[in-house]
Amino acid sequence: VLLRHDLHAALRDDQFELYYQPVVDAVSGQLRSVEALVRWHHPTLGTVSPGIFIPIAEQTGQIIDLGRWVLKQACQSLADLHAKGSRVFPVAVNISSLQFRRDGFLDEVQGILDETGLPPELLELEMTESILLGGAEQAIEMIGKLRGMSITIAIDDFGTGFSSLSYLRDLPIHKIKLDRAFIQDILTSRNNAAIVQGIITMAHHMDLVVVAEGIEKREQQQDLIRRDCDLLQGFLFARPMPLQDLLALPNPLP
Ligand code: G
Ligand code: G
Ligand code: MN
Ligand code: NA
Repeated sequence: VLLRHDLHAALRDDQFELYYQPVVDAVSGQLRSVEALVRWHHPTLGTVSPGIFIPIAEQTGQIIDLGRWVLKQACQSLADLHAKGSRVFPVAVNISSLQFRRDGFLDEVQGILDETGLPPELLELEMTESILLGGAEQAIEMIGKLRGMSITIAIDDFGTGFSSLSYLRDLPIHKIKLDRAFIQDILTSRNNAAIVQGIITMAHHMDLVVVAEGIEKREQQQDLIRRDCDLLQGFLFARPMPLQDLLALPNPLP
């Protein structure tokens, strides 16, 4: 079993690495941004999935330190590329709601932007609807402040949470990311397709950008283009990969 101790050692001994997965324009395949996804190179277990260790880190509270490391690392890497004059893309970082709701989160973000020199326009934060639990008003105010700092805000795993849709009315976000559960059987389930179409139409009326995740088949891309989805992410285009590999990708992605 993975223990608190292992996570502590992992942070101390630099066992985490960020991978990056492209997000592309649905029609042209042009790279629009990248999502940072943490990987753990465990000394005996090999590479451990964040699907396993993120929930543990949330339970132990170590997500605070890990989350700060991820944010700093993503900003630093992109800022370094930017400084070298390399082509750069906005980087999206996943933020746990524990991290978001903790006092001082806004200062932490501002501090990391200042330290790394990353232009805030190149930073996106992805959060799930669960940030609303335990104080919707406060979450709305904080999102407003992040937006005021020129940071892009996306709601991740959209449609899978248990919040009511009405929060979208007041939350000043830029993007929603359709969970890959909706994409999986978009070609076979009429109900699923109707939900996806409804979300895209609603989002566009609110001037929100829609990203569909988990695109694995060309037919899913074609279907989502027909439904006017803006951006796509998934193994069809590229898997999450080290930063160096990302720089070698063709643009547009086929
Ligand atoms: O990369 P992968 O698909 O295995 O990620 C599994 C889950 O872990 C996803 O829900 C993803 O959002 C989450 N995750 C990956 N990296 C991070 C991170 O840096 N911070 C947080 N909070 N979650 C992450
Ligand atoms: O919860 P979040 O959306 O951050 O999760 C991102 C996770 O989805 C990452 O672990 C990433 O590896 C995974 N992922 C990205 N693209 C695909 C895909 O096309 N298919 C599947 N099954 N998983 C994907
Ligand atoms: Mn995400
Ligand atoms: Na998601």
